[in-house]
Amino acid sequence: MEKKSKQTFFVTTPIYYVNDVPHIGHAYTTIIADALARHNRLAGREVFFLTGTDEHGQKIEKAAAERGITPIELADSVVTRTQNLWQALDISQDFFVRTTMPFHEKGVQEIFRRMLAKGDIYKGEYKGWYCVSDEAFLPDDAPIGKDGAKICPDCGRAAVVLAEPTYFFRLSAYQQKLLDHFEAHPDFVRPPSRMNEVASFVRGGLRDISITRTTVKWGVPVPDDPAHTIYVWFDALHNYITALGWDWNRERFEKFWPASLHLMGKDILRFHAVYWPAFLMASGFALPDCIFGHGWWLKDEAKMSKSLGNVLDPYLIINTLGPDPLRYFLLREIPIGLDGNFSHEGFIHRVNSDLANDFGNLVHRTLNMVQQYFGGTIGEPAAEEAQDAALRAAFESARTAVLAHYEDYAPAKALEELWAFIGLANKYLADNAPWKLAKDPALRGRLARVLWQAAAAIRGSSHLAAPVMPGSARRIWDLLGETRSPLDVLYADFRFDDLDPARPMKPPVPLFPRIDLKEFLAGPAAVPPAAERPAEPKKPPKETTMDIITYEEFKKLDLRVGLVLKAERVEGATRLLKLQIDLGGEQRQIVAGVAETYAPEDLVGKRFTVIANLKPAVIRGVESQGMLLAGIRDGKAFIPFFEGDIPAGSKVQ
Ligand code: ME8
Repeated sequence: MEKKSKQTFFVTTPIYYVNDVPHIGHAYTTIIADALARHNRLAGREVFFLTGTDEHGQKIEKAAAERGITPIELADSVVTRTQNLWQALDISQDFFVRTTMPFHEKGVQEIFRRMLAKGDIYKGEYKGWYCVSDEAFLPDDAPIGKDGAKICPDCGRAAVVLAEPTYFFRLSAYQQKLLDHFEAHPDFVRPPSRMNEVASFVRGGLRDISITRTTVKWGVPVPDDPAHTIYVWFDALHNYITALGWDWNRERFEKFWPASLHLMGKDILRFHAVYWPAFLMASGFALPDCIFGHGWWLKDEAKMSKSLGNVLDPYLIINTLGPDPLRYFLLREIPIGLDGNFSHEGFIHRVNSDLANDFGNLVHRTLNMVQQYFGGTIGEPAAEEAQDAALRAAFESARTAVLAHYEDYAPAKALEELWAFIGLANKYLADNAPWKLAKDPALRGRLARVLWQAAAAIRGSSHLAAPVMPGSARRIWDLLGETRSPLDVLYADFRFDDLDPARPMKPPVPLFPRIDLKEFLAGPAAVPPAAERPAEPKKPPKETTMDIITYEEFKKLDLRVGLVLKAERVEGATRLLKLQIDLGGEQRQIVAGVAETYAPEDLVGKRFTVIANLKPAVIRGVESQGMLLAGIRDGKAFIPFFEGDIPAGSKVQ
């Protein structure tokens, strides 16, 4: 395949609409792109990973009007939330493009101007049905609904009639050229089933498409004819070249274009596999290597979508468990071409079995024994025996397979292969029973060898898991006494043996605690990340996006100064502390999601604001009788403390 010989890798996600904040479906595409970007960096390629937001068009205009704000105000607030979410999910994009950025608007106008001059764009009259929700023109054979309006075949909503002067793009001129390209590049659209769909759509005949509107004000004006704005898809698709620097960073553009991989859901494959290459051909740009239309995450068998209102908020998971279990689950659970049904039960089952049991236990047991038997430093392992060599050989062959699957955009297979090796490493420990070896001082060298071998297997596995679970891989390498990050060691520079047995290892910390479904759903975190949660846009009042409360309603909150008497960790929960609080003659227990920013001893003697009349909740099996207030950044809590000796129990207002 072409991409294998290339020393650069340019990967894109769709740019997401800003009518609402992203959900697990958007996180999915972005996580796949991130894992592939990280893999390619480790493979030694120079990577450019692009994501961003699609901010123009009727859909955004309408969503902003419903909230009583301007489109750019809506875009700004959703962009902040999107960027916060990507940060919380450890996404390593190189650039975040917004279609309202001046270089993009200018670039789109310039491309439009050139196509017009060349004759690929011409002015005419459009009359037809249009779906505002999908920002798409309906095909001729779209069904007619009860009230006589045509129904959008993709989303099932009633379409509206558009009749206006418009500029057309001469798509019909590209039908044969597209088919020739598909023929010559069978991997242009993946998976193969989608290639067939796209090819048969094109074979069915392409008509010129309208690419401007007079009724939509929120868009890029047509050059020299500002009564028209450019159709949102013509505008949006060109982000892939404007953001790369087409007319403002030529060096970067030359280095990375054409894109190696445009990733997206199958819902927008046609725009990318038909319109986009035709636009590129018209402008004389080379075509991307691969357009990959992945499957959908469904909830209760329906596509998770902002407009259906059945979306899942990724923070429910990230706040309690951090990003890696979600990243792992989404990539491991289904091959990226297929649909998958998202359930919390399925998520917890997978995370408990693969992460807590298989990988977490392997790391925990090994590090525990290194502490117990060697005080942290393995020292001098005895010579390698046949079964040690077999484990190393199994690692090398697993590694070859894992890397090939990542190269083939098949992270689920890569992880499956890697976990098969982790199973072998667990078996190796069980077969060699270090706890038995430890009983005989004469076998100390052998004991050292077995634990070193297991630690080396963990180190290698973490390196291979790093594209998908970067944070956990970093933590595991640190526990193993590695001073480098696995993300800084290229595959080509990795050696199984490069683990120095003379370097001290750290005692284990809980990496992937087991999750209990009921407790998980009861209380994901004692401190809700208010700043990060999407505003509820369901039925917003006209003048503001937030619900206004009266002073009387505010007074219902019993806010008081709490003084911490005792603080300890909640077993099995990396983010939670159990605090005993003096509320002025009354003692309360509070479970708070602050363990990432504070050690228990940091909090004893500290005073902060507590909501004293919040309904008690059970969090991770521990009762919490109130909540403390904290600022949240990147999912971490920062508590504003009271200075001085204000008495515990004092009212806060
Ligand atoms: O279509 N399962 O933006 P959008 C999997 N602005 N992926 C999902 C998903 C689900 N349930 N829901 C959404 C747009 N996605 C345009 C793109 S690009 C030039 C312009 C993901 O906010 C998936 O990648 O509607 C899908 O294609 C994309 O979000 C749609 O995002």
